[in-house]
Amino acid sequence: MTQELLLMCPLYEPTMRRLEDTYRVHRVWEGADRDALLSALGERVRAMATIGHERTDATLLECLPALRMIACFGVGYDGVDLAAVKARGIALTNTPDVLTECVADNALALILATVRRTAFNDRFIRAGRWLRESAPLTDRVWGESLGIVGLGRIGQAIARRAEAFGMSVAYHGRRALPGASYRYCANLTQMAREVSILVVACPGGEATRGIVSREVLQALGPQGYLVNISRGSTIDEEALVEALCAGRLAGAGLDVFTDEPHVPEALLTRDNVTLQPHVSSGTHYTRAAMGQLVVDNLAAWFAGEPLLTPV
Ligand code: 8YV
Repeated sequence: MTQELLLMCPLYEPTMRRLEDTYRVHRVWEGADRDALLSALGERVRAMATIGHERTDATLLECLPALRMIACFGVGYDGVDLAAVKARGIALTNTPDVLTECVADNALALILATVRRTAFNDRFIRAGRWLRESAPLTDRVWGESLGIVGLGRIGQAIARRAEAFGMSVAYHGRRALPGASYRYCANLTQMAREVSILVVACPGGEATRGIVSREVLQALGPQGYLVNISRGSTIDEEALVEALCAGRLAGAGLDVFTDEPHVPEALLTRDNVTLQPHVSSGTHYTRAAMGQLVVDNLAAWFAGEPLLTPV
């Protein structure tokens, strides 16, 4: 008997095709009446694939009483109500490790592009401005101090790259990481005061909501740069926009936002901001590897075998 699978949102295309080769897949986002589809399938569908920052809350789980497995495409699972999942005995998997290096690459790309004004300079030439004037000088990346919020796998991969750029690295997290050679700062505001570039690499969710507060942004100050490859929720976005517009922050490189795909209007015209549409893991290599983990975790679960990457 072909097993059924709920697909809550679009994933990497080849992964969806592979899932469709194996399961009877219901593409929930394509249906005209989502609620009707969920209530028709709820009593029998046992597994779901989704994206970790999509909302998988208690209300949704209530519509799906037979659900016992959620495979997330992505390392983050901040959209998943963990208490509700646990209470229902639902297995949960994510896709760690395989995306670490590409996400870290993009963090460095944002640091470089923002501080060295790469995108600005590209627009400068396209607008014909080089024919009339010299491009403005920029701050430097090499030799500067970097503060990393969250020295997990991605944070560490960013730190390694930063060291190769001759940057000094400090980090903030709930506790010091045993064996880490970087300077630990228990106080994020204090770290923001001391570094010239702050990069956010911690998980999203309630524990880190607004961790980069108005106060932290103020401490980073008019010479400071902020880069976020984590979740929009980690930053007080309103305070960030205000600071950027008022010159109270030198610049920002942002891959994630509070209300994706909507980006605060005020940022669209700012030359000291580099914007990316949540693409840090968006390489063919990484998306294929993430998809493989989703496929393998689902196969393991249906076969009653140990999950590869349980949360
Ligand atoms: C997205 C991510 O899952 O891994 C994460 O937590 O945010 C990303 O990899 C991916 O972009 C699909 O939306």
